[in-house]
Amino acid sequence: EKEKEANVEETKETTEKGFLTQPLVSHIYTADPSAHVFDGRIYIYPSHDIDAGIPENDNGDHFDMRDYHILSMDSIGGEVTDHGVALDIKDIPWAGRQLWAPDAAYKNGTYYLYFPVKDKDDVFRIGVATSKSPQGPFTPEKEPIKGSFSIDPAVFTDDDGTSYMYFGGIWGGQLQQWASGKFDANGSKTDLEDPNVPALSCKVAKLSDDMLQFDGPVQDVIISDSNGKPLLTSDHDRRFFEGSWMHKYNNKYYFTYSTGDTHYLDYATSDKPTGPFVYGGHFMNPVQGWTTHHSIVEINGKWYIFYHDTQLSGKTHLRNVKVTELTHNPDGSLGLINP
Ligand code: FUB
Repeated sequence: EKEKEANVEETKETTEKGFLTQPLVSHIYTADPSAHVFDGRIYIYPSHDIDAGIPENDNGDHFDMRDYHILSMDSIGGEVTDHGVALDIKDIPWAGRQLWAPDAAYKNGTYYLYFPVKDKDDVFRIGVATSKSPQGPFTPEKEPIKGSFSIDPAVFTDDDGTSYMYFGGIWGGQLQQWASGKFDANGSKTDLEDPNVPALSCKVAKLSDDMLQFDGPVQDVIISDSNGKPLLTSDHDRRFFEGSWMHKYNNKYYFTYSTGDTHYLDYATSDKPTGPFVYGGHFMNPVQGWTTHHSIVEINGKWYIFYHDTQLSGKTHLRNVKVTELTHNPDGSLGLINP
């Protein structure tokens, strides 16, 4: 009996290990995976990459996605289900183009899908759609979230039930065009264009009780070095670019993000969900492809990172999502992953 149990354990372990770092699906291209455990099942909310035939540029016009498919599995290594189209751009009344990296949340019997898309004036806003089921279909609100801008929403719910949205991305994500508080259509295409000033920060806002709006001001997610000096615009290896995520481990808040043009995933920690944060280091080296985007989730007492690369296509805008293990070291640092 014991031998049989050990064999089952070993098979489970082997299946899981073989599954790690391999594309989760290959029948469609998927990217920017936001993973959550809802009702004991793992749900992944990715972008759905397509080849729209648009030439590659620094503005990210070649990422011209038009719908979302939600993936799920009962365990790491389990069979992955594609639940079909969960939200289509043509059903979002205010949307223009480019459905980028989404996230999801659950509260009081409703699932919320948060998504960035350019409005009809080509300005990125963040919208929300609701469903009674984690796999959708989702019904979008008629307008974007008031006061929202830029890309890559990540929603974190703290132990006290308060939810926060982290969002923003520079370059094609337009964050730098909001530096004055108002959108500047003719503004910088990259960053603040002054190497010696503090880098642009990711943004965070508390969500309202009904999860549909911001409740309170949009704040900066400040990241400083261990001497308390904010990271500078010139610090491309460490400063925030896009693709933020938040997780809590041992009562510490881990803000994680992509450094964009230098292709690292980095982390910074704080005692508060809104910071200020102290820079920690890289925790994932560059993947194949230009973009790097992730989420972190605890599943049955183990921590995992969902991410993407371009293994299947070799093309930067046709990505595939993957999962691997994440290590929290005893000193609170994150183990470095070599994808
Ligand atoms: O998928 C489009 C964009 O690429 C995302 O919004 C960014 O985070 C990057 O992964």
